[in-house]
Amino acid sequence: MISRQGKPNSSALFFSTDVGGSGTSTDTNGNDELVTTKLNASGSVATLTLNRPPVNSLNLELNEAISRGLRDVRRNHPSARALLLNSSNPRILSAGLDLHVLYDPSSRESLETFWRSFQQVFLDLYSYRLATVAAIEGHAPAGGCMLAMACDHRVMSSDSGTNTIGLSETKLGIAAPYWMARQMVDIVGSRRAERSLGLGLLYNAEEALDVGLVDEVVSSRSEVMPRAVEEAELWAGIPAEARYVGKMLTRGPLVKDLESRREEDVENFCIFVMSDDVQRGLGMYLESLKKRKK
Ligand code: CO8
Repeated sequence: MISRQGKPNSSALFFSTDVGGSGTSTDTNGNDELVTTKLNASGSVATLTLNRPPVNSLNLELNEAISRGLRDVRRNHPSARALLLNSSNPRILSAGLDLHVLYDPSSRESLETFWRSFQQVFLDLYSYRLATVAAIEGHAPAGGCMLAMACDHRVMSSDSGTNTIGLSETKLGIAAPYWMARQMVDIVGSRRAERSLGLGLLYNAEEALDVGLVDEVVSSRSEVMPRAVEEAELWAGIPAEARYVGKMLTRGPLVKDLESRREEDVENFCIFVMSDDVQRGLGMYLESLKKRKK
């Protein structure tokens, strides 16, 4: 692989997923309704904001918008060296997968397409060429936690609430895919990940810091973005190619593994989600979410 400057691209040794291609967009920043992207004044940090009210639950459209937004940042903001991931809703980064997609699906094909789009978000963000910082002002359960874990650095607010971040899906009767579990193991270590996954634990900010799931905690939501920007500027100042090669030294094997097993993973997901037990559990959980509001 030859880079734009005509030099051999050392990253090609480690990395085959590249989101630098073209995508569709609705304005010059590459914004659509579900995701907005913008560049900060210094020109080195871009922000990708999730915007699917009420809770940024991940459906096909949001997944595709995230992948498109990541591509758009690289295409429209070539000066950007770091990316902040945040939410337009300060109370919730993302509530994880849209459970309405999983419950009583219209067809197996729709589930397959959805899961491929979620895999793609993981691959795109986890191996993103820019440094990434998650600004976690609020809840980030399950798939929301995946988004945060896929970033290089996580800043969380201590007023984000209780039971806020973690791979909680076990409690819903669904199991995280192996690649999300691996993210957790890599970040908090095997024993802690085992307990966390087994019990479907959700942590508040201090607990998340204590187990190593987030890198730092600030005392209020309003401090999250300023601190995340500061951290992003730090990463942006590191020589980009070397930083990226370093990133892929640790992340490349999982990326390659999932890329080579994507269809097997889709198959496992569909069989699991379409089973009677899981469907029953999802139905009950969705009901409980509704009742909680009353
Ligand atoms: N999917 C769909 N709808 C949701 C979801 C969701 N994940 N979360 C919330 N909603 C809906 C609620 O039902 C409610 O809908 P409505 O207004 O129609 O009644 C609306 O969003 C607002 O929700 P709340 O009133 O609960 O909002 P709060 O601000 O009070 O609370 C929370 C926000 C804390 C995020 C809360 O909504 C919550 O806990 N949601 C559930 C989060 C969750 O359990 N997510 C797990 C998703 S599963 C997943 O990501 C698994 C990944 C791996 C899958 C592997 C499969 C094999």
